[in-house]
Amino acid sequence: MKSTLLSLLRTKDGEFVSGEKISEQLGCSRTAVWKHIDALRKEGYHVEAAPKKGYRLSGEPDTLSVHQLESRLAETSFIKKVLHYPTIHSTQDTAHQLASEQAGEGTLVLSDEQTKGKGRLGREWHSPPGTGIWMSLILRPDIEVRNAPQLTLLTAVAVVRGIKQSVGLEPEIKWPNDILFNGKKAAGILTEMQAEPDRVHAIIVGLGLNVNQDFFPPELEHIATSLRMEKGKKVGRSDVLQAILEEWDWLYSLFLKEGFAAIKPLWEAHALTMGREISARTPKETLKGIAVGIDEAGVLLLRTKDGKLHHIYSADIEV
Ligand code: BT5
Repeated sequence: MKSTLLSLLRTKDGEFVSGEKISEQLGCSRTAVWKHIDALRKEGYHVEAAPKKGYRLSGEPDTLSVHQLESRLAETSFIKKVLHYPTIHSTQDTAHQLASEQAGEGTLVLSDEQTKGKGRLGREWHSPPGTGIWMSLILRPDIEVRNAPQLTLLTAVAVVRGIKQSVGLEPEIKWPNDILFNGKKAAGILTEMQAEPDRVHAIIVGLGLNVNQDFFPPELEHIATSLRMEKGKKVGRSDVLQAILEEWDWLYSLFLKEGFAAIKPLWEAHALTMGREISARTPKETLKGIAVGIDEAGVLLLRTKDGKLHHIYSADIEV
């Protein structure tokens, strides 16, 4: 009900919507409409009321509630279910749990704060309350196990394009999972899988995006940034999330139809690393050389001084 009411109020030009129209669309009385409007106001929405004209939405709180997001998604969206927690250990762990309980493709777990947010290889992800987008999405694509990391690259493209769309800023992608502004990290992606050796059951894509932080703890101060710090003003988290999900939606369906080949050029258009001297710390060794590009599967190609071309499947990269 709240989602439908919000999407009705969110008109293109911020016009008034009549109480009659709302009660018709929601199938409830004018008094009930008034009560729902009142409930929205209590959540921080500014809804003006004018006699004969109706209601107008003139301000929204920076929350990421289920109805806030659902009211922004198209009916055809690949997001089928949204779960929101004010605070949680890790959206990734909850999404894993839900996936093993057969939650369907398009289940999105969102949280306002994570107390045990995680990065790759057991690292921590700093997720303070009310400032970021901390989310995990369950996908169930029919792809080969070895191609699962391609979803990290796809998500990075969605994040960059969504940020550009909503905030007008253009970050860069550092292979495989970092979104950076001038070398500082604004977002990280964590792709995990539930699979048998030859069959993917579920892929859980975690995204942590710093949106409205205006400071970081000392250990992150020199390596992290937020959209607010880059833009110089506060940014609406729902606007950014909506834009990212819209980009993600079409990129994912393109990927399912045409494979990673269709995503590769879009990824390359935003990649920071290509053609530059990098050092890649893999679980086995550290390699220094030129990042030549990625191959058709999304694997990083690095040429060392001796002319040898290395295929890097997973690593931490320094530029
Ligand atoms: C990542 O790992 O970049 C993946 C981060 C994924 C986080 C999301 S949030 C929603 C979902 N639920 C979870 O529990 N996780 C996912 P990695 O490449 O390993 O980078 C981790 C490193 O980034 C840390 O060791 C820090 O140096 C740095 N870091 C931690 N928190 C940060 C932050 N908020 N902003 C920028 N850098 C951060």
